Amino acid sequence: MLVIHNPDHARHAGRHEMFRGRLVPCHEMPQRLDHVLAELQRRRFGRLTVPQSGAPDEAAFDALLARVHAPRYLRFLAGAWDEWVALDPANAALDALPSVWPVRTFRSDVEPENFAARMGLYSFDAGTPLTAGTWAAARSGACCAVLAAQAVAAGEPVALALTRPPGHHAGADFFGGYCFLNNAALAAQALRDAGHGRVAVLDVDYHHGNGTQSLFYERADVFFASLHGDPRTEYPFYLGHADERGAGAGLGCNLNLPLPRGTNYPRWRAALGQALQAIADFGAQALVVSLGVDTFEGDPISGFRLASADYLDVGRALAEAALPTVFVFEGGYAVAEVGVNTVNVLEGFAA
Ligand code: OKP
Ligand code: ZN
Repeated sequence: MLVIHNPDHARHAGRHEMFRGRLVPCHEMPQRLDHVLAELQRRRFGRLTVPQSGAPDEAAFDALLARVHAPRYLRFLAGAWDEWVALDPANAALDALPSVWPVRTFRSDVEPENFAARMGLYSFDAGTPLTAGTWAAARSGACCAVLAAQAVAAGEPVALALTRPPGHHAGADFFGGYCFLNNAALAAQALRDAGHGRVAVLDVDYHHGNGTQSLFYERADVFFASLHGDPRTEYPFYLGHADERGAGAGLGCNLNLPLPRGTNYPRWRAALGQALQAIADFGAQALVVSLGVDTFEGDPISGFRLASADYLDVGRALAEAALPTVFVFEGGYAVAEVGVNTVNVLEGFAA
């Protein structure tokens, strides 16, 4: 299996996220990806590559970024760290976190000059620190996702974009949930651009992929299906309910399967079967999998009960869709097990 990994991922290394009134160490850390790489090497699984310089074409890549994300959001992300340090040189030793947000009845059409105000305009939580290397890491990661999609469009049966920070919570113009650029959405759009008429995104991360859903909600060419913790109790709380079925031309092209905390593998697997059936009924010609393994029973911030061996079966089930497939790495915070669980999915898929 082709594996395109983000050589710049560790440049995004947040120190703290806001949790219950205090700053706690970030769950989303560079070691997560290092464990997946180590497990790939240990099992001699996958053809590891990194993006070659000049690929994909810079101008074409920036144009794709600007079709999925709002240009003013991209400009903000690209310059945010320098602005943060310009406020006070001492900020260089701190992460930037938002603390004020425009909720309902506030305006979002006027971009404030104040940096904190723009941090809030372009985000939805205080758990997603912006650091010196965030933009570089996120941009390279998006590049990996696009390259993986282009390789699959060119005939590779399957590819993995092995990157962090993750992407599925990021929307057209906001970051949050540890995500800045929506890697899975970029991969799906790249597949569309390469001629796959109908693309499905299947999100198996514990958390609802609110960013991906919102990006494709009114589109009939990209189907979004997600299995996740019920937003009544689970992050990201404000999206991911079963009655969200798409809108306009996209009505019927969105499927949410929220599951209660404590869901075990048989129940989760039944929901996966439902999602795969819907993707087949849609007539998808290619599949993007937002591959979070925070459904693991030992995950510190999640509530499902999948065991490591279950991930082999997950991979087998995904392969039965018999579609050209791009895996995009998302969550999974049981750091010591994230490698085994991720590679189990890939091995089950390949077998
Ligand atoms: C990212 B992904 C808020 C803490 C909430 C955020 C969880 C993000 C999960 N202060 N935790 O879907 O794995
Ligand atoms: Zn997650």
